[in-house]
Amino acid sequence: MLQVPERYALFIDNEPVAPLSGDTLPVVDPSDGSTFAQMGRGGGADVDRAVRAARRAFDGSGTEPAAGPWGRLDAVDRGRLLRRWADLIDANREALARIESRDTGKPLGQARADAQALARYFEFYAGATDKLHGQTIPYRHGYTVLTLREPHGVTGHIVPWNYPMQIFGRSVGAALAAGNACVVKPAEDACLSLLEVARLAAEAGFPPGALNIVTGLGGEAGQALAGHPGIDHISFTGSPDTGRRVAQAAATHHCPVTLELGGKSPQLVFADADLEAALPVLVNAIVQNAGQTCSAGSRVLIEAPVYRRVLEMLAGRFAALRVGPGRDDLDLGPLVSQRQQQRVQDFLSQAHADRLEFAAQGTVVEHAPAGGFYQAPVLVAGVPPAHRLAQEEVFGPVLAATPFDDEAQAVAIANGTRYGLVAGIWTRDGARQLRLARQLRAGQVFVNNYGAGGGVELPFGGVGSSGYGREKGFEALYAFTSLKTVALRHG
Ligand code: TXE
Repeated sequence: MLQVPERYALFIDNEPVAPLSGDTLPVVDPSDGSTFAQMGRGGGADVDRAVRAARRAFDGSGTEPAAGPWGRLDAVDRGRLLRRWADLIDANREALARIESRDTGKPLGQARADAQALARYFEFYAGATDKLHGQTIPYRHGYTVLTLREPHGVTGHIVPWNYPMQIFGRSVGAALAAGNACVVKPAEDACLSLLEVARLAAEAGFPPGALNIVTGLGGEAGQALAGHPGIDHISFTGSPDTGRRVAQAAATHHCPVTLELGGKSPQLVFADADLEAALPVLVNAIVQNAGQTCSAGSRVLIEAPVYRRVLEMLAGRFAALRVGPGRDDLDLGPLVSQRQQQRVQDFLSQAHADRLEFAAQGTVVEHAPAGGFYQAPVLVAGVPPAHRLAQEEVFGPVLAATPFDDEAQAVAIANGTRYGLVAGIWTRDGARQLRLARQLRAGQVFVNNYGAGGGVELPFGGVGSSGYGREKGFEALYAFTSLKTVALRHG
C-alpha cells in the first residue's frame, strides 16, 4: 500500500532527490484548503541535473549516439518494461487513485478511472514498441532507399493538474515506447501521483535516467525545461498563453513542440436526435472532473424546435447533481484551487450581470468543508455565440446552451471560436452525420456519442488555439520519432 509522505522530493536517476535550493511548495487539499504535504520547488539547476541524467541514459558517456543503457535497449525489451510498469500501476491502482483524489479534489471513482487509463496507456504502447517500422521507397535503378524511425533523444513533458496520470500516460508512454528518455515537469497544483508512478518505474526495472521528474513552478522549472538546449522535443498541455511561451522558449534551440491547449467544444443536438441517449452524455461531458477537462463539451447547440424541451431535460439533470469532497465520490468534487474557483466565479458573475438565463444549478452538500473550492454545476441558457461564456474556456462545470435554426447556422456557431479540439453531433440523419463531421473544425468528432478525449487508441489534438500535433494512438509514436532517409547506391 502506498503511503502519502509529508515531504515529496524530485525524482532523478531513479532516486528521490531534494531540490538544490532546498525550497518546497505546499500541497493543498482542495476539499478543505488545508496543506497536507510539501513538494520540492525545483529550479533551473534541477532541470539541468535531470536533463543530464536523461542524456546519460540515452546517449551514454561516449560519442556514439543512443549508446546509453536506455538508448541501446532493444525495442522488445522497452515494451516488456512498459508492460511490467502497467502491471505495477494496476496492482497499486487504489492507492494511486486515493492520492490523485486528495491532490486534485476529483471524486474517487473518477480518480480510479484515471489510474486504470494510465495502466492502459502503458499496455497499449508496450505492445507497439516493436511494431514501429520505417519503409522502403521505390527509387531509381541501382538504389535502395529506406526510412528509419529514430527517437528524438531526450523529451520534455509539461503536464497540467486536471488529469495528471492520464496526460502523463499518453505523452510519456508514447515517448518511452519510441525510445526517448524523459524529463517531466508536473503541475504545481497536482504532482503527487506522478512521483509515485515514477517510483514504480524504477521498481519495474527502467534504468536510471530513463524517466526523471522535476516538480516546481511553471515560470521556474517549466520555463527552464522548455528552453533547455539538451531537450529534443517538448510536449505541453495547458493554456494557450503558456503554450505560446513554451513554444517560444523551445524555438530558441529549434526544438519541436506538441501543444494541446484546451477548447470550447460544442455538441450539436438536432431535432431528430435520440434525446434519451444524448442527455446523460451531454451532462457528463461537462460535469466530469468538474468541467476541468480539455475536451469538456462546454457548449450545447440545440435545434430550435426541441430547444425548450432539451433545456428542461438538461435542467432536471443539473438540479440533481451533487458536489462534495472527492472521498465521498459524488458527481463532482471541488475545483483544484482557489484560483480556479475564482476564475469560474468571474465567468458566472459576468453572465449574471449580462442577464443570461441561469436555467438550473446543482447542490454543494451541506457537510462540504467551508475552506474547500466547491462550485455547483450551472446550466446557462440563451448564451449568444459571441458572449465570453460561448467563446472562452471556463474550465469549470458551466454548460452554455444556445439555440440554432438550421444546419448551416449550427456549423457557423460551432466553428466560431478560436478553438477546435472536439465536437459532438447528435442526429439520426446519416448524410448529415458525415457532412458535419467534415465541416466541423476539430481534431476529433464524435457522432451520437462523445468521447471526452477518451480512447487510448484514438489520435487526439486540436487546430487553431487548441494547439497542434497529435497525441494518443499510433500517431503519438510518430511524433516522438524523427524520420531519417537512407539512400544506398549499389548499382
Ligand atoms: O495553466 P498553465 P493554468 C487552461 C484552463 C485553465 C487555464 C489556466 O482554461 O483555466 O488554462 O490554468 C506549466 N513555462 N488549461 O494556469 O499555466 C504549469 O506549471 C513552462 C487547459 O494551470 O498553462 C503547469 O504544469 N511551463 C488545460 C502547466 O504549464 C509553464 C490544462 C499548465 O499551466 C509555464 C490546464 C511556463 N512559463 C489548464 N507556466 C488543458 N489543455 O487540458 C506554467 N507552466
